[in-house]
Amino acid sequence: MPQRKDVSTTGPSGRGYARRIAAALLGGLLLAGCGGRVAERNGARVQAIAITSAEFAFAPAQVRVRANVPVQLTLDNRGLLTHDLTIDRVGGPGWLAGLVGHRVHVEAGPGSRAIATFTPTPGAYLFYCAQDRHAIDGMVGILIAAD
Ligand SMILES: [Cu+2]
Repeated sequence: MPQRKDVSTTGPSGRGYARRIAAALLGGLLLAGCGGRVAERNGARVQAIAITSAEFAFAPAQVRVRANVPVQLTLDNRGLLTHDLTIDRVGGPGWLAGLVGHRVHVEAGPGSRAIATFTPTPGAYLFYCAQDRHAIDGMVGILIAAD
C-alpha cells in the first residue's frame, strides 16, 4: 500500500497536484474509448460508468462519456478510508459548461459503493475527492463529455 506523504515533505506549492491534473487532462484528451455504455433502462437512455477509489487515486482517472445522456456513476471504494467523487459544476450550457450547473458529490465508506446520476453537457470536468487533502495526494481525474 502506498504510504501517504505529508505535503511539507514533498515540496512546496502542490506541484505534484498540478502535474497530476495536467496528466489527467492530457490523458483525457488523448483517450478515445473507455466510455460509458449507453443502454436503455426502463425506457430511458443511461450510460453506466464505474470508478474505483483507493488511497490515493481513482481508476480510471480519465473517463469519456456521451454528452446530454444521463450518467449513472458508481463509485466503488476499495480503500480503507472514506472517499468521494466531486465535480463542482456540471451541466451548464455551452461556454458555461463547468462554470455553472450543479454539484455532483457521491461519497462511499471503506469497501462500499455509492451511485450518482447526472447529465453532463459537452465539456471537460475535473473530478476530485473532497475528503481532507486527498485531491492533493492524487485523487483527481477528468471526465470528458462529448457528442
Ligand atoms: Cu479520498
